[in-house]
Amino acid sequence: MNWSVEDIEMMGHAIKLARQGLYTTRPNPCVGCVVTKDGQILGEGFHIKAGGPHAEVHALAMANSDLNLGAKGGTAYVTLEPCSHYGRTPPCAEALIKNQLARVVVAVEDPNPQVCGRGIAMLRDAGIQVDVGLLQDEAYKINPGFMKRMEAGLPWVTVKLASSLDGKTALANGASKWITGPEARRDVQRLRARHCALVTGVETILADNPSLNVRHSELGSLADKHSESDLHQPLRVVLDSRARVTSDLALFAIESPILLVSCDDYPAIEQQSWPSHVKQLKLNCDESGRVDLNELFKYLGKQCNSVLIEAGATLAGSVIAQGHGDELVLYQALKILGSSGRNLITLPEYTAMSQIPAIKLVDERKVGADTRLTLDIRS
Ligand code: AOF
Ligand code: ZN
Repeated sequence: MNWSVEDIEMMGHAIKLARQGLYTTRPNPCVGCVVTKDGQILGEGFHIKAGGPHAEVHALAMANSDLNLGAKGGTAYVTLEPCSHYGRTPPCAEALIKNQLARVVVAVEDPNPQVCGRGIAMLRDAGIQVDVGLLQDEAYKINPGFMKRMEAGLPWVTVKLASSLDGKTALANGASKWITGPEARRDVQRLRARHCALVTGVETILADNPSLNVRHSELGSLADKHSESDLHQPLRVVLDSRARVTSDLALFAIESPILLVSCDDYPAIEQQSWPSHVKQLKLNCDESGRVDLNELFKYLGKQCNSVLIEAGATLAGSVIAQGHGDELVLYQALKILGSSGRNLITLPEYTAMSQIPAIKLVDERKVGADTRLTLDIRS
């Protein structure tokens, strides 16, 4: 397909709109839509919140407002195939047909089994010209978690780590406050706000006593765009195979959901003493008593597009070594902690360079005095 400059510009604009939903749409995907006629934008919109109107509905409403001429005979640019099903909202394909669009340009097909080509077929059956694949890669990348969960039933897994220049996460005695600066720590808050669940290990909980929540006051400019109630608190998942956590830890003082995961052969922690925001899950464990990560991610894939691992070297290492990690976000500080400091990631011994994990640089930028590397670690 030979796309016109106008097509590319309009879809580029729809992609920018879609990204505005990054912190609010889950578990739905981020989607943007632009409605044009004779080269003019008549309507635009994006999906803001699951349960609310889809991107197309916002864009059509604007195109049909008193100020505008109506969408009839126009072109709609949508970053994701218009839906064909009655979910929490009616099908967008139907809305586009009713509004008598002449052409619909779709960046990428919706892998949701409820849609999966049916939206495009509905539009074509109604005589609308549908062109698919414009800026497909960019549109796919807006929703890596939604795409992976729909295609594989698994969440996108981001591993977050922070280290010194010499790859250490703490001094030998465990002191680590603070290796990275305040800007990087605010950036981590934004990272948390984008993920459906945070996974950590009991060792981290016992050593650092973190709250693991999103703190609106620490979100910087993001807090101006979204009120506290617009943002989701991630599900806090603690891998605690031998049930060692106690209810006096800081984590429990915040009333957002917590999932305590222990081994199925280990007695449950006295259930009555937990408040209602705490749930327990039993999973298989391996010979060394570690929770089976395959089972964990399959479980989380039922509800989550994306999971952030904020853990110590052992859990982060297991996630990477077992091939569950998709992305590594590494904050690197201009500090040297020395050779007795704690290591970044525990990995098995490699004996050939061909065995080491494959890593591709996605993004590199300064965050305050620190550097943030975003790395593709999919094997
Ligand atoms: C679209 N445009 O803006 C979005 C779509 O529960 P519902 O009714 O909101 O449906 C959610 C599903 O709809 C979601 O899983 C995905 O397949 C599709 N999302 N589709 O045409 C949109 N957000
Ligand atoms: Zn829809």
